[in-house]
Amino acid sequence: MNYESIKQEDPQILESILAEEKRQREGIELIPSENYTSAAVMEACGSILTNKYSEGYPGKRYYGGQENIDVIENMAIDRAKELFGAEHANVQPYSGSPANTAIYFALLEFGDTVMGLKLDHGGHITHGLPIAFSGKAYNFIQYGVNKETGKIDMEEVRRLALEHKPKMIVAGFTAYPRDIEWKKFKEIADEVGALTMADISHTAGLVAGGALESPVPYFDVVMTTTHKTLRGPRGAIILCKEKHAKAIDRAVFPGLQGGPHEHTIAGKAIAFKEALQPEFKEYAMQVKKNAEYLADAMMKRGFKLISDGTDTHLILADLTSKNIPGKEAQVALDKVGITLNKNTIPDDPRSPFDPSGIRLGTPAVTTRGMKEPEMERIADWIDRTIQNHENETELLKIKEEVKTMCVKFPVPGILG
Ligand code: DSN
Repeated sequence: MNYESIKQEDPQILESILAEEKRQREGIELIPSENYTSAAVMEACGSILTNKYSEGYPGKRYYGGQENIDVIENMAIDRAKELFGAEHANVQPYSGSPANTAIYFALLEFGDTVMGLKLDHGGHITHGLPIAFSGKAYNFIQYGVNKETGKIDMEEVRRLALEHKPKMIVAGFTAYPRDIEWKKFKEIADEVGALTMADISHTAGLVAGGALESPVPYFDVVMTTTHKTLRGPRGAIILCKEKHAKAIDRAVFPGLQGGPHEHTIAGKAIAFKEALQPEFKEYAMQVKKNAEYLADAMMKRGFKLISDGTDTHLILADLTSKNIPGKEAQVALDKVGITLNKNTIPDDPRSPFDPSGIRLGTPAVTTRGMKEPEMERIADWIDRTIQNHENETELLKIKEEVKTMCVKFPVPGILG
């Protein structure tokens, strides 16, 4: 990126941007919800489109001067529909949490019974966490994973659905390594007359690239953020059946949001075009292959993985047997330039601020072009870092090795 204007106007901010560029270029990004968006997406997000207000929808706005904005938003809508085979798309949600809230606002009454995955079993705060808006505004019944398999217990989902007769069943995750059985969820929902809502924020890129099955044909509503495996700008979209289109659109605007961020919507449109290209399929397949390889390489080094592997881009490791809590592991890995996040494991005896596990994934490293040989090296560095987490000399040595490899794999938008 060219930062000439920031250089002139605000060198203090530029200093931190450049330091962050260096961190992103010289380190390994394993946070499974992060990725590198393209230079084209970043140009759109940094464009003059940020100057424009456009409350309403294409053709029905509350401000003048919409002739270009409508073209952009319509392109984003059409491409989102084509990419996911959806009947209707709303591209205005600012991010995942407001998008999920808009869906509930559109299709539920306050106090309605809803089912969602427990946070410490891999769900999201918007899937019914008792202290969050979702958990306070609706009567969420939480399902979880099976203790032995680490996989969502579909028998429990069915039992709870029959017992509580929810108005909606939410499926999707932020920290669950396995694919979701969309058809089974749909069958259970049909049995009790519930609406189905899928949150595919983590896996949308894999769904779009054909590496995972899509819930779009079966589910009433599907929400995804656009910046994770989908590799677009920070934001979200809602896809739904035509029969819910009006309710969803009214819930997003004017129900919850004011003016849409059209610079981000242009970025979303570009990302959808990129995801429609054949190369994106290769990327999606490789994300999954890399995650499978990395999971195996970690298990060979004695790591205990929740569900003993992954079907997706995401790996959840229980570090109890490695005698290091997740937080300490995250700090040590930060020191060598490997970024991931501490994470609770199902029924974690420790607190969310200092949990037993770590969560990692392969979207960002795959975008940089890393493949199986690099996954082997990454598994080795993670293992060595954890074994030597109090040995500063060894950590510095690993940091140099990480940097030497990383600079060979360019980050989109960062000049080497
Ligand atoms: N913060 C996202 C994640 O890291 O999974 C979910 O909202």
